[in-house]
Amino acid sequence: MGLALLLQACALTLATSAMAPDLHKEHEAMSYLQQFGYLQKPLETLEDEFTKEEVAEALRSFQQALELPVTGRLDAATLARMQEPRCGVEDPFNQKTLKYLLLGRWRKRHLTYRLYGHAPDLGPPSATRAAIQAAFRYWSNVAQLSFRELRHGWADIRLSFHGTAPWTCSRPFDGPGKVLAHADVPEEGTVHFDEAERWTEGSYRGTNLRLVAAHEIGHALGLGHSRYPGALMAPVYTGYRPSFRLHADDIAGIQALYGKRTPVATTLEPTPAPTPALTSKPPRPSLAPAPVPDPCTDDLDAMMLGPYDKTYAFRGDYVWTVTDFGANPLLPVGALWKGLPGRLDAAVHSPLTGRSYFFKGDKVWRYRGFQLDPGYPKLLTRTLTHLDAALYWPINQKIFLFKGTGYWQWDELGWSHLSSSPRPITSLFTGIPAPLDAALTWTNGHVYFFRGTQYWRVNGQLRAERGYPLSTAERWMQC
Ligand SMILES: [Ca+2]
Ligand SMILES: [Ca+2]
Ligand SMILES: [Zn+2]
Ligand SMILES: [Zn+2]
Repeated sequence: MGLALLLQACALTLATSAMAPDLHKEHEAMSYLQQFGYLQKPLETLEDEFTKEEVAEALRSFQQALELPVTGRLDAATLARMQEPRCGVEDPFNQKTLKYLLLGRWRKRHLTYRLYGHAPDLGPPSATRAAIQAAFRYWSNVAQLSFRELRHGWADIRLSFHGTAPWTCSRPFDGPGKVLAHADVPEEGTVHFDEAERWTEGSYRGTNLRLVAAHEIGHALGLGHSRYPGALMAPVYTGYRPSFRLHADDIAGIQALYGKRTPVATTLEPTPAPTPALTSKPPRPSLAPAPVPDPCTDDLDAMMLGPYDKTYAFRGDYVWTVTDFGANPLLPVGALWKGLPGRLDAAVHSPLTGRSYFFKGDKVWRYRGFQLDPGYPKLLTRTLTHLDAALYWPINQKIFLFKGTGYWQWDELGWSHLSSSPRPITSLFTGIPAPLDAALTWTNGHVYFFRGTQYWRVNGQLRAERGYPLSTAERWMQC
């Protein structure tokens, strides 16, 4: 059944009850195409119906954008994509090229922002602020932009939550699902989130506030929608991605507006990990020089994902990053994290708060980026000293601490009772060794445990997967 039939049926109001569900869907599709800018009537026209060809053209353009078969007909696949949660901003894609689309530009590069309200499902207001801060950072990491949060007064970019009430915004939201958020182009600075969504962080459930905020901030900075489905600026929300990175199209777009970020650009953020340079001279250890570990033969002290989504391996007084191509050159631990000793027990980075925790003996060090937080190191309670390993668990956003055959779950924001006795590792995970050397949740969302020269990966049922353990040296370090 084509849309032409729908239009006739509507005009004549002849819909029978048997046809109602299909008509309802077609009606929804028509409003979708109009709401998101695929079907537009010039204001001066008196006609309120679209021709068959106009509708087919609109459908073709939507199908092309979403990489569907371009049929110009309202098939099931097309309808299904129209049900997906998405951004409320229209889709006037760049028609000439596949490149990013620019909608406007701020005349300054140092911008302020202010957050009004917070997402209750995320926990305390600080969690919402951390998500928003992380969202801005995607852009300031690649372009000559800096963002400063204001707690009072008028800010350039203002982020808030509202619902369906017409007096809150000229474009009220639609309840749970469908439209998630919208924003205005420069130099307006409005970013709105639908308060009916279940905003989350570190979880596949709900809608990830950080990613949606980063997308909307992209609009607020002047970017339109991208035709690359993998881009942050793609109009449809594609779900939580634990190790999200900007697409090349996102980066090219923001740099076209504000220029590439250069190393001399002043910023309030910690600088990313310096690329290990062969010319850099490691500081002389105060005591007898410790032997330089060999990533191909030595066990690990700790493994950690982040900051900046890098995989860090620790052994003795040294740390190195691990990529698809194996181990990078080794650096003294203190050369990256000033004040941090070597021979660590455990290390973990929390995407929730952006903090990295390092455990050694009876102390914990907490860093933001590569900067030690004031008041650290702190003493650990006696039960928690001499840990084996630690990891961040995206499912419940908690940090797991391992010692011997036991583990604790620690809520960074909720101050859970850590003095209580540990639970047996076997009550949660099956088929993994104890005690552990190291553990981490990696960019693919899988949890990995390390011991000796081997590692284990666990599946969704928290069982060691078939075919494991495998060799850490071969698979991770590419020896
Ligand atoms: Ca909604
Ligand atoms: Ca360890
Ligand atoms: Zn958008
Ligand atoms: Zn709004």
